Amino acid sequence: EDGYDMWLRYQPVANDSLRQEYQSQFQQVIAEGNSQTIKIAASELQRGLSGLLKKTVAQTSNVNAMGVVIGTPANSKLIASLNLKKRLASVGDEGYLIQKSRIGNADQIVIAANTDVGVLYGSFHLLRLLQTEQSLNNISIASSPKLQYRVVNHWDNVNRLVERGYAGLSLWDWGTLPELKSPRYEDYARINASLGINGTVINNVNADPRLMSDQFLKKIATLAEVFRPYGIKLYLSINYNAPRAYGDLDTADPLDPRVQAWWKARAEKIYSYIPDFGGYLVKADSEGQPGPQGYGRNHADGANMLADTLKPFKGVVFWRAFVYHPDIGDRFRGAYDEFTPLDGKFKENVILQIKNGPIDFQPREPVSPLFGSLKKTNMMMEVQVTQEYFGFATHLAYQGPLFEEALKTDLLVKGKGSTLANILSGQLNKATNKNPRTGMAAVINPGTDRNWTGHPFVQSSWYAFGRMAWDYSLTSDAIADEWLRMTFSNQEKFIAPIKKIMMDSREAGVNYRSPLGLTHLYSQGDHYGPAPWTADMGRADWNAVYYHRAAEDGIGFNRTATGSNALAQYPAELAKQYADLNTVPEDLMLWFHHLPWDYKMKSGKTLWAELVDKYYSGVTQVRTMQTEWNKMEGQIDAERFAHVKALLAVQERDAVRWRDSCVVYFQSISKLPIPDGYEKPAHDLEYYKMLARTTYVPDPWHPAGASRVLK
Ligand code: BDP
Repeated sequence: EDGYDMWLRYQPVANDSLRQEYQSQFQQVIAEGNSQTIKIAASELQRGLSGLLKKTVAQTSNVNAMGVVIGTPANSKLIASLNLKKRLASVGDEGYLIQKSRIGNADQIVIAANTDVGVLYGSFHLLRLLQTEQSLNNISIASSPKLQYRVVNHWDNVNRLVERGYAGLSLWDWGTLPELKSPRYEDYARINASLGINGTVINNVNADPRLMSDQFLKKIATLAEVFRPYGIKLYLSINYNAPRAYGDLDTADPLDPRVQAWWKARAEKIYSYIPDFGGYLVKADSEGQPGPQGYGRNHADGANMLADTLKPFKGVVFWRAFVYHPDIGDRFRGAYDEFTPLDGKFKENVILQIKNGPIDFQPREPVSPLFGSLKKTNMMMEVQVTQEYFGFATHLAYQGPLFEEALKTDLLVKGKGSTLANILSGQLNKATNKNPRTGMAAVINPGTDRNWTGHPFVQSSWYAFGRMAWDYSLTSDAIADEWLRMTFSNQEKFIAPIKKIMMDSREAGVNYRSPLGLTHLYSQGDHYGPAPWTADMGRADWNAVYYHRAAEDGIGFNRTATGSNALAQYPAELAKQYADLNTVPEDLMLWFHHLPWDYKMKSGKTLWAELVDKYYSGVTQVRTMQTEWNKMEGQIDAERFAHVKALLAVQERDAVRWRDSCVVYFQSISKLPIPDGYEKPAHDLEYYKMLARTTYVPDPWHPAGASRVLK
């Protein structure tokens, strides 16, 4: 197997008695309704059941045999006859019911929804139950999404290079669209729909304005057409200076009526190609991208102008809060300082898209304080599935635990229970923002690699994102379980150890890179290997030393009142907890405090000894992952087994380099010995610095720049 089928493999159910039970229930599929979506749902069920049950399951209209009946009260007489009105009312537009009902002379499994796409989601759910070998006795499920906008973001460029992608070229083949509809477009839509993802932003946030031209819109409309029956809306990242880029105007000032007219006309053009176009994602005044500030206006002016032009078509603006300027002293403060004063100023069809943490998708970050300060603004959280800071497509690093940690963080805005999940759902601010638009976005990396994501386990983070966007109360553990069963095997002797690998993998990645709240020790630009000594970049906040502040007197970034005071951005109770050395979680400690090397940790070790220990335990964790994986030979297909095995060897090599580079470098500052009992780094600091200059980086963007002589 090459991983192309992701978690939708539909291999025969291995448990014989269960398979027989399923076989007697699922003799056929009855689907009333003629929409493309219903047809897709019916053929997915047919395909899935035929594979899982090892027999052909046909579509019929014979109500006297047992099977599955799908539809909505509007398009199916059978569903309408079941009087599900009340229960259906509770699941909304995208939800569904799955239950056993007697129809005519037979017991049927019924999938009912208010809309066709709800039926499709329910069909994937039913198949998932079989794929994970669940009993269907007394089945009665009512499910609906907890968040409205469940959106994937692609950082794909027109030249088909994917920023931070690592899995081949962009899926969108601009040279052959619109004539050629690659079958991958539909397979891609199906993968997303199986999770309930309902939107895709197809291009890079560092946006190329050409995508809004007639030439490209024709191509893009074809993609939208493929995605539509799967319930997926298409969105575009836009460049704020587009009116200038097209040579039409010499300004992009959002308050200039000519600019407003330009965007209005452009919206009309886009909707003439794509009547259900979702809207724009905007990276403005961030990392060199243009924005309203260039014209003396603020983010609200900028976002609202666009929102007005999309409003007549029901489009929305996802406005990113990823901003930081070189002169603010502490990059951590950027988003909060710029956006908090604008709370309440955004139009109702603007949603602020806020990265989970205040810096940038680091292996561990505290949550962004902006989530706690906004009360009247629509917010969605942006996370990263592609492993920009987690070893690209060569390291195993399941992101479920990171997403879960963020969602469950209690910001203590209004006492206990003010979790990020409750903020994202709109619950917490419902008095001040009555009808919020809610959501979650993830930067994903699928490309032309056969298995879509490069590392087979990056698939699991895509999966976790989709499942949590639907239901943020799911645990990363339960999701890993599901994913493994669907993607590899239901055998306990495989599931238990490999789930443990997955659940440990994120923490391992933290430990061998940046434990105890260290952050951003990467080689600049590529973000792959270690370069904690970096100090010569033009901008202060592009240097690793800016983040760790290691000096003779200790290590860590003081963000308390005696430092940058970024802690004051958190709700008072949480700020208090993080400011106090007795209550700040140790794994976030150096995010907020600069502490002496001999500071006593809870373990009784000094900070220095604990730091060293964490680095070593990260490598040990990776070695355990390797040993456990290697025991799985023969339990799964040879191809994926060998692939992951080889990648774990790369990861082990990289983890050792991370550990040794960081330990040797910090030792050059702390001047303290590596405690006994740890294998000593094999080389001196100069050697590790040399590696950072000369080692190949597995990313087409940074393979061997002029500064990198490959030796
Ligand atoms: C950083 C990436 C950069 C992105 C930026 C963003 O290094 O490539 O353009 O985030 O999110 O993580 O806009």
